Amino acid sequence: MNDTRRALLDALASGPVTGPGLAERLDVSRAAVWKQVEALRDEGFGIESTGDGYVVSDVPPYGAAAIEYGLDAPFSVEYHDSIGSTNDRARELAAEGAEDVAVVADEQVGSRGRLKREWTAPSGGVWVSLLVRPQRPPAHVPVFTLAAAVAATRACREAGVDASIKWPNDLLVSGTNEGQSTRSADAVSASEASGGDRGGKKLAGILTEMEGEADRVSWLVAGIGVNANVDAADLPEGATSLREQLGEDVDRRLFVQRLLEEFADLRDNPDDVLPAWRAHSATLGQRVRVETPGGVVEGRAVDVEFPGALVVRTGRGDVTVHAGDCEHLRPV
Ligand code: BT5
Repeated sequence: MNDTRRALLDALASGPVTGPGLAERLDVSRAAVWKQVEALRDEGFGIESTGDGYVVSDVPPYGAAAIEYGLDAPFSVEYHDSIGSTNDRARELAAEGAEDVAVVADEQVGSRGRLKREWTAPSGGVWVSLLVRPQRPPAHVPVFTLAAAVAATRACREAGVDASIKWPNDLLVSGTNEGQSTRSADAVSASEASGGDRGGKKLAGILTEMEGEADRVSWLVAGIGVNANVDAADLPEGATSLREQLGEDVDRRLFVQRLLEEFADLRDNPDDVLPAWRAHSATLGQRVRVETPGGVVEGRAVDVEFPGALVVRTGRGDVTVHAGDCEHLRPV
């Protein structure tokens, strides 16, 4: 989306503005303003000309301009009805030199989880990839994954769903599958393998990808997938959706706006990330089993440390885990 259109959307969002006022504010001709207003009308915006100037009477439910209208975060939005993977598209944009772009899709047909796992992304979900260029060393990247998890959790909670974070990057809704603790170990691990967990059902996941030099991140893509207005029957076993939890659909436009605003805020205040993550964590205090590249670590999760490592208290002392798949175990 071009800068004029974003400036126009911002101006319209803050009240009636006249054509000449807009032209002056955006430093373009009145004809250019009119053309952009017509383009927004074509995209489904209701824009009325009143005595006080242009007034927005209707905003389309979803899409690039709809998300940018009233958005209090410095992201431009690229929207697709259907795409392979928003992360792949964000990587392409990174190669073209873009930054602060949110690639949003209604449906993904080739989306990815971590370690080349598949991610199911039917129409109705919130599938977003944020392309940013933090002035940070590559070693700090995990804190942005945690920031994305916190931002997504806050957006879910604001929508009325009590999500919490399983280290490092899953959002769970607890209490929805308590029966699991009485099932056989095989059944439990089958469900965990398909995305569920003893502590709850999986509502969202995050895939962070980056490219960097020795001392600085070149680009980072935080891919966030939230099962929003999706039927649980269309998701893998062990998954849940905002629709299933609420019994009704969420306003995805407002949801994505909150997500972007929270992420932008945390990115600017990285010291806030770990305290917020701890406060929203489902993992801390739990018995966990973490499969790491170096072997299995089992014990009680006691803390998360910068930039995103989990501290597990084991029989042999505290072990700091930097990466891996974490399972919540039954309490002994
Ligand atoms: C993740 O991987 O949880 C990261 C998912 C990231 C998806 C986003 S959507 C926007 C962006 N574009 C992309 O292409 N990807 C990102 P992981 O921790 O590896 O979990 C993957 C596992 O979760 C799968 O093996 C399934 O068991 C399960 N799963 C797949 N789709 C799911 C869904 N929609 N909801 C819950 N669980 C799912």
